Amino acid sequence: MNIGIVCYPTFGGSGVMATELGKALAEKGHMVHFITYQQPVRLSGFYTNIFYHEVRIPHYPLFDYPPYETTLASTMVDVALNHQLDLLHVHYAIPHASAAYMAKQILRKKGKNIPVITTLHGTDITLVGKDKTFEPVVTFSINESDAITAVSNHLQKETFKYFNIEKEIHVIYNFVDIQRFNKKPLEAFRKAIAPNDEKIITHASNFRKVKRIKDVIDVFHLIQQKIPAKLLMVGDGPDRPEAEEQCRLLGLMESVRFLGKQQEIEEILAISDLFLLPSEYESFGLSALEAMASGVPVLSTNAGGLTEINRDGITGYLANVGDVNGMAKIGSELLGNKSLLLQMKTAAAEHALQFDIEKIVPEYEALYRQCVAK
Ligand code: GMT
Repeated sequence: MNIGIVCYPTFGGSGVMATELGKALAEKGHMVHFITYQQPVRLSGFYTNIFYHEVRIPHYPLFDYPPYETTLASTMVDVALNHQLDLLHVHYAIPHASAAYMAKQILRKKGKNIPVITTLHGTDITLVGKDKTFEPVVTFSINESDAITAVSNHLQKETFKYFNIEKEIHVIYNFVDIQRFNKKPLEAFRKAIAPNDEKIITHASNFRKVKRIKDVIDVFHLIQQKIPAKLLMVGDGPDRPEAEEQCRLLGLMESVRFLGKQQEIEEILAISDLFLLPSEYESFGLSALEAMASGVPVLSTNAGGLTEINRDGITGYLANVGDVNGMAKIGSELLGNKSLLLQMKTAAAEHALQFDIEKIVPEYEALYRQCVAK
């Protein structure tokens, strides 16, 4: 099939998922066309079946706001016609689903019918979508999609609860490439981070409010009073300066490393003992799944779809949002119990197999086939 993928090209989970999906589809012989405003971060190097089309927004002094959605729709039309696309798969409802609707109508006038598949990733529904200024367009463009998918049962339910959706929403979970994350730890790297054999705790996100970065530092602060530990903070975003200040005030700068945005997250996870994800909400929690695939137990909240992937007491622990003391207590107990830690590491890696790329990508292909055949 010739598949057009529209996504945010950034480090966010939706862009990562969309890019990994495109790469997997290309490997299976499909022609994949990414349509984004920047080269997706997980798309480096040359792939025979992958094409990248940049959405170029002309800057006229006339416009206070560059008309991104219009340019995106026009690029979708251009790519669909010139590369004989069979379908458009858009990730994140805003503004991709509405731009796809526009592109679909233009293509129809030109005699080409193209199905649009919209994947809902989370904040497009739970944070941004519910906003009254977006809701009518979000509801309309989701309903106009030929197929809708959500990344967890929880997100599916939330979407039905807050929007008047008249169609089925298929749940297709986030996935992980087990081969990539199943890495042996680099001992020299581990030694450089934890020279005295401290436990290594890792957090990775885009440091937005929803991730509760302050809780990450507070939980770590309490854990390292009981267990010698280091914290690796992977990623970047608006709450990073505050987090660094919090570490300075708590005297933690020696034990916490802010690594910024990292491409080789699997190398970092391979040397980690525990992954912390105290989010206010996660529709799924892709970073937790990547940790589990690397054999790292996850200490997360029980918010949103996290309960669908992190099995309490088996692959890690679930806690209430904001329960810093509770998280610190179970975190230190786990890190101080060698055999339990080993058992959880194994269970996390085993559980991640359920979300292997080889199992999930065929679910998208089956949906594509259904839409194209209609
Ligand atoms: O978590 C983020 O801030 C990034 C966000 C995004 O939209 O790119 O991630 C969302 O989509 C991921 C992929 O489907 C999910 O694994 C994340 O849980 C979800 N984030 C939230 O719901 C907060």
